[in-house]
Amino acid sequence: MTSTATSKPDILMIDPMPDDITQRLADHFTLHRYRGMDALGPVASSIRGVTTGGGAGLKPEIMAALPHLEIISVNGVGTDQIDLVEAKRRGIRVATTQGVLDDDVADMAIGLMIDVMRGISANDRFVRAGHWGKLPVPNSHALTGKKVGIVGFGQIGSIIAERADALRMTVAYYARHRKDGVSYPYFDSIVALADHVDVLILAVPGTPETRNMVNRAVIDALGPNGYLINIARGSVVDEPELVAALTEERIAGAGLDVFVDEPHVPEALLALDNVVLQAHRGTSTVEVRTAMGHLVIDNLLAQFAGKPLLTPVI
Ligand code: 8YV
Repeated sequence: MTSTATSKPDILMIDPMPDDITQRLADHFTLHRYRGMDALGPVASSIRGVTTGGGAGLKPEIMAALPHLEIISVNGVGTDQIDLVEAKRRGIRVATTQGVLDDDVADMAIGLMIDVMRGISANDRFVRAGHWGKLPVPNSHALTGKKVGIVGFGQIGSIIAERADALRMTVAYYARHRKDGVSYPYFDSIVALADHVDVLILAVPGTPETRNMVNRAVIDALGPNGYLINIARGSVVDEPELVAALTEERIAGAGLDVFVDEPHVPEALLALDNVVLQAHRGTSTVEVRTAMGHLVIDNLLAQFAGKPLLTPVI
């Protein structure tokens, strides 16, 4: 699509959005889908807004190619793939979809935990392979009474805690600081938390500070009966160390929604029954993606109407 003689602002869409959201975007804006730098060239100077996912972000070379960019409206909460310092320097606003996706991401964490501990996906493969009645099936592990350690106690972390409570698990957490009004035991060391719990759930943003936060020491502290659940960012985990620990059964299992180099998943994980893999699906429900999409659009509309953004980051 190219700009016509309308007053609709030009928007570049990096990540696809649901059809109804794309339609609403096209109702309000002149919409350009990103199809590589060459295709971007002729329209680059007309672009005033970008929509993108938290995982995709905005590559520095694309940002640099858009001289009139005013706003990046992220369809997610992660801004780790956007150069916020450069955006701020250029006066480019950044908004996310904070506040509408926390429950569903927390559900994914709990779902992965139940799946890997109870062996649901592994048993599904067993049944489909026709092994039932022919081969023995190992027993899985109970959740009730087990200890869950939540790393990062923001919105998503606190909802995971509520859900783990409902499963009659015991919750403790690690964060940079003890949270006011939170009565769960606080650990100021992630190694100490990993040592204390049966399941470690990662719910921190992907930042330089959290990069490789789950390293060999944390994995060893979690130990051969411990499970790791990651719905945060792949960068939070030293992935080769995790793959080695899972392969050598130095931890019991993992539920992983995110990876270092998506959509690449380490080959060794594909053969392991003690791992449940997802394709970064934490927010991928019709309900939440719809709410996220409308918030992305509402932030763009606010920007171009000269109004305050609904959910700004900068
Ligand atoms: C989305 C995410 O799946 O919120 C985030 O930062 O990574 C996910 O919720 C992603 O933004 C896809 O659009």
